[in-house]
Amino acid sequence: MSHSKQKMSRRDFFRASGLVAAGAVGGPALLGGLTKARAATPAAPAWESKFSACDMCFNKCGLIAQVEDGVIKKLDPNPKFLKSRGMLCARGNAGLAQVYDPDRLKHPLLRKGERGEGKWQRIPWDEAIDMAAQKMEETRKKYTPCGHLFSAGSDLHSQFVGRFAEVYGSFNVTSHESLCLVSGNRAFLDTYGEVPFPDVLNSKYIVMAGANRFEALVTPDSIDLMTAMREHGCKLVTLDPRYTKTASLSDEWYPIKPGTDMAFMLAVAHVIIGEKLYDPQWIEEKTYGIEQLTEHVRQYTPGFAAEECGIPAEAIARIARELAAAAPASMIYPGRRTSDYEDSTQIRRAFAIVNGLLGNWDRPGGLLAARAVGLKGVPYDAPWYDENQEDRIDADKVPMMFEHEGSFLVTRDSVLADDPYPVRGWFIYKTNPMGTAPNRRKTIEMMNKMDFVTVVDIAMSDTAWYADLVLPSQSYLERLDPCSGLQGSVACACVVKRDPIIDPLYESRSCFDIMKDIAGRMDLGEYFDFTIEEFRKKQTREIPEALEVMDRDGVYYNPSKVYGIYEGRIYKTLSKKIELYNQRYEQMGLDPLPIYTPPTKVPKNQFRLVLGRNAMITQSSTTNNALLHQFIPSNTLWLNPDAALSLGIKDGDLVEVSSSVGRQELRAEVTKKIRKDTVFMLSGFNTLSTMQSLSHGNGASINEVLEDDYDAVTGNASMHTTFVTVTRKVA
Ligand SMILES: Nc1nc2c(c(=O)[nH]1)N[C@H]1C(S)=C(S)[C@@H](COP(=O)(O)OP(=O)(O)OC[C@H]3O[C@@H](n4cnc5c(=O)[nH]c(N)nc54)[C@H](O)[C@@H]3O)O[C@H]1N2
Ligand SMILES: Nc1nc2c(c(=O)[nH]1)N[C@H]1C(S)=C(S)[C@@H](COP(=O)(O)OP(=O)(O)OC[C@H]3O[C@@H](n4cnc5c(=O)[nH]c(N)nc54)[C@H](O)[C@@H]3O)O[C@H]1N2
Ligand code: SF4
Ligand SMILES: [Mo]
Repeated sequence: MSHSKQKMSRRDFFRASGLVAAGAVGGPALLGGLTKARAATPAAPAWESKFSACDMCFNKCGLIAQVEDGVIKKLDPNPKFLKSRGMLCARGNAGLAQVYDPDRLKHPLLRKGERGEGKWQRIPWDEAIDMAAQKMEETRKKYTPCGHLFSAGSDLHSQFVGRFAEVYGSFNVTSHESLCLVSGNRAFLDTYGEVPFPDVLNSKYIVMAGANRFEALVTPDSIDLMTAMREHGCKLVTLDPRYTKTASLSDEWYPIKPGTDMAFMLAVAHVIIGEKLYDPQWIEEKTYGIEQLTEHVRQYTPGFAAEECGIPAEAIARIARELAAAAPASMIYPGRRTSDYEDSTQIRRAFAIVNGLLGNWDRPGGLLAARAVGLKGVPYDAPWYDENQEDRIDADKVPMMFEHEGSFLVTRDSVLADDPYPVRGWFIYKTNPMGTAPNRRKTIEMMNKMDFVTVVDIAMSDTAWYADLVLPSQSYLERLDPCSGLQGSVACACVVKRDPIIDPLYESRSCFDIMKDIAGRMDLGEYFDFTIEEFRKKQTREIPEALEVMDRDGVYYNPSKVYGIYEGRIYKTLSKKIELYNQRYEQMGLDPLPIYTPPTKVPKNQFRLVLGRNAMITQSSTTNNALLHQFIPSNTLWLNPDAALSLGIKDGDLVEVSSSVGRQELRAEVTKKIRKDTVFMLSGFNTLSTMQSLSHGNGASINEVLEDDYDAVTGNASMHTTFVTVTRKVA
């Protein structure tokens, strides 16, 4: 069957049957079904409304699920949830199609054939838990506790994977974060002592570089940005090699040459300092290193940056002056995903430094500090194992890794090389490195190196596809989650929880229950001797009213001061001030001020491949969602018309994209929305797993082509450093 037929048939199936397959467990009549039901019953439906928080991406927007007879009919935004400003995005609405997806994992599955061959045997839960526990015990005996790796994605249950790893004795825990934001976090942490929340709503002037807030949704920033522009006249300047939706709505867009943002920022600093546009009292009182910075940026003139970035020198100088004129209610938007270049930490340090010069820290329209919401940790005493490795497998391979996140890419290389010791077991929860770590072949090699891999997911992701044991997980609308503190600029510092909206479908179980059962089989039961309700009580021990308020409103706010909370407080940096010049970096032999090195020149007849978001897709995990699939059925390669002409490629042609690590085929989309030297494709397509019927074999996998470079300071992936060749295929 051709892919298009396969796709059509599943879509028709959704339309016609209203999820008959899910009917065995109860399913809503999505789309067509809803319309018919409305026509037949004009009265308001007798739906029960239940609060929850969306989990279609990390934002946790507040929602109200409308439920009838144990079936979710609709998901609505929660108007009391200030972080999401009463919004539930397209993906949030499409949560229904995730829960009731006929492709969902239904039972524990044990691999029977070769890895990736897709031969599975259904086994009972008891047997699955016994096996997981027994394999973990074997790995620990044979290779020490650090011989087992634990990976968990963005989720409230991930902390239980961390707890399990710690009591089991392994230091080897990785998360999605070293494929996402750790270099940016590093930069701001090392400048301000903490990671800021931008006060977008009250800002008068925002430079957005390497971020795409109107497609890569971050709440409340995405909504606040629109409000600030429409209602408060905030000016938005976007630097992006692509004409994104954010670029299209900006006052000014510059298709910056990829990898040159640091030159732009240092030139902005050059103008602000050279023309004395900063507040001298602020700089004197709050910052450290203005003399060194002044000396350092002398060389980075707007003229210099113009040559590097392809942005006119006058524009750079004017933007610097305008930023300074609007200060402190102006900012270089800190961004979110910074997994782009090998000097990402230093690039983002340049962003942080300009913000330092604008004096916007802790002030309206600037960068805000995190506020306490009153939620507490639940401590425990982990056992100590003498017979163990000394440190993580990726330790000391990059200078400033985050201890709890590590670096997935450095870990993967270390596992492949047994350097400095073997790792042969892997437990993976709610993260899909096969779909989100660059160089997919290397991840396959890593899976092949393992004695035993257990994956807990809601779907047969590509990572699950290569595992030994696959355990079906509850979705966010079925499980009981611990409380979580959320921050979102001025909008909120709040606490949320998730209660089950419906009974769990099929045999799905929560990660907590799985960890608890495995721990019980391994004499580690005492560390999981509690329920989620008890855990929540401990978390909210200092805000006992919170649980009741969350039952009533779906969210709990602990009012606190928003601005000026650093008055009289010291910054958590070596100088106890905002570090324009970083003292710790100096001690460690790293550049205390960011030094610009031009990016490697794109080789002749090649292109730089960059990635980015679309409002209908979350990383690798929603391309199999039947509702979202209707909006984005496949991916294409964005190619500039001049480049296409020189290659003899026409819009819609089948092209091959190849790098030093892999090749893929997809249709070309010839568009002026991208620079001549750059190409782009969406992520999450062409999954290997045939149990993802809409994304399997559909379009191209960017991970197959992306090379696995990483940031020199943190080990965060750098995913914009791959050069590809594009050739026309004779279709
Ligand atoms: N719809 C949707 N929303 C999401 C997510 C999602 O998957 N889908 N994911 C969430 C997550 S986990 C994250 S981390 C955030 C990510 O949020 P962002 O970091 O804002 O999102 P990206 O799309 O990765 O944005 C990177 C942009 O940088 C551009 N770019 C590439 N190279 C350069 C360069 O050298 N310089 C400059 N100035 N720009 C460059 C790319 O073209 C792209 O538009 O989004 C969050 N929100
Ligand atoms: N090619 C490419 N790579 C990327 C990115 C990209 O845009 N493109 N983005 C980068 C960024 S910013 C990030 S944050 C990371 C994210 O990387 P990942 O953590 O791998 O994120 P997802 O791709 O969303 O994969 C989440 C996995 O969790 C599963 N899942 C979803 N809901 C549930 C649930 O309720 N329970 C369980 N058990 N499983 C569930 C999904 O089926 C999927 O397999 O990827 C990074 N890498
Ligand atoms: S941004 Fe969209 S997908 Fe993400 S949590 Fe909010 S509603 Fe859900
Ligand atoms: Mo991310």
